[in-house]
Amino acid sequence: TRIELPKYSLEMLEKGPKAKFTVCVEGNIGSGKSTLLEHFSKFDDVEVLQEPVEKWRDVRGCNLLDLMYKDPCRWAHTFQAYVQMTMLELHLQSTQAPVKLIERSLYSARYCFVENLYKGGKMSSAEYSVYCEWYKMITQHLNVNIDLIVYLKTDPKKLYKRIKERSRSEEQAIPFQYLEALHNLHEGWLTEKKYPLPAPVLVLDANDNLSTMYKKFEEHTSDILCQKL
Ligand code: TTP
Repeated sequence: TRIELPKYSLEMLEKGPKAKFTVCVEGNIGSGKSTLLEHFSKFDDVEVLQEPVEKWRDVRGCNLLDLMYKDPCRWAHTFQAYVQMTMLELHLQSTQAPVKLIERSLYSARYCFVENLYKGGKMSSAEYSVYCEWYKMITQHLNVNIDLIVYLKTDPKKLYKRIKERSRSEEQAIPFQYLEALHNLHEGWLTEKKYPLPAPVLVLDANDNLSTMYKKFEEHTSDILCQKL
């Protein structure tokens, strides 16, 4: 089997896709990023790019997400290398609508997930260094511009419950401490500014039930879409 790669022009690689108002939705596992994306996909002027989780679950028949959860010491680096590639595809993807809404970014993979795996001893120094060098090369030379980050801030206890309820098979063994560590890293990056922030951050409390969350999305429509509609 051959993997068909999208065709990028040199210009697109250097300058990025056609200028758009690019919004990334961030937040811990189960915080409701897909719900926000689905809500905004109803606007004609918004193009939504969902996170490629399905690709991570099936790389030429391999479920990398599952391998990573079952044996992180062996697979975390391979998995995160693939996440980085697929996230870069989203950043570089040209869209037609004035607003491009992306689930996650290269940045949360780097400053939350990879940092957590390295600090937790699941990635060796050598693997971490290779990953970081790739990250540096990409972010220095390619246009991965973001205009706004929407952070769905959620209590990890709530997330633990939601993850059990949605029962994505690979995630069933995630311990509470893993979610707590990821929560602290999201906070460190997005509210305490411990790592470089590529754009301003709009924080939304995402602990509420679905109907309240939909109301919040409505209230913040102009903030999120920068009154482009
Ligand atoms: P999320 O990106 O958090 O997506 P989600 O489906 O949980 O989002 P939501 O419920 O808010 O709509 O994570 C998807 C899975 O991939 C999850 O098991 C965590 C894992 N993951 C990593 O292990 N490393 C990464 O760098 C990323 C981005 C995700």
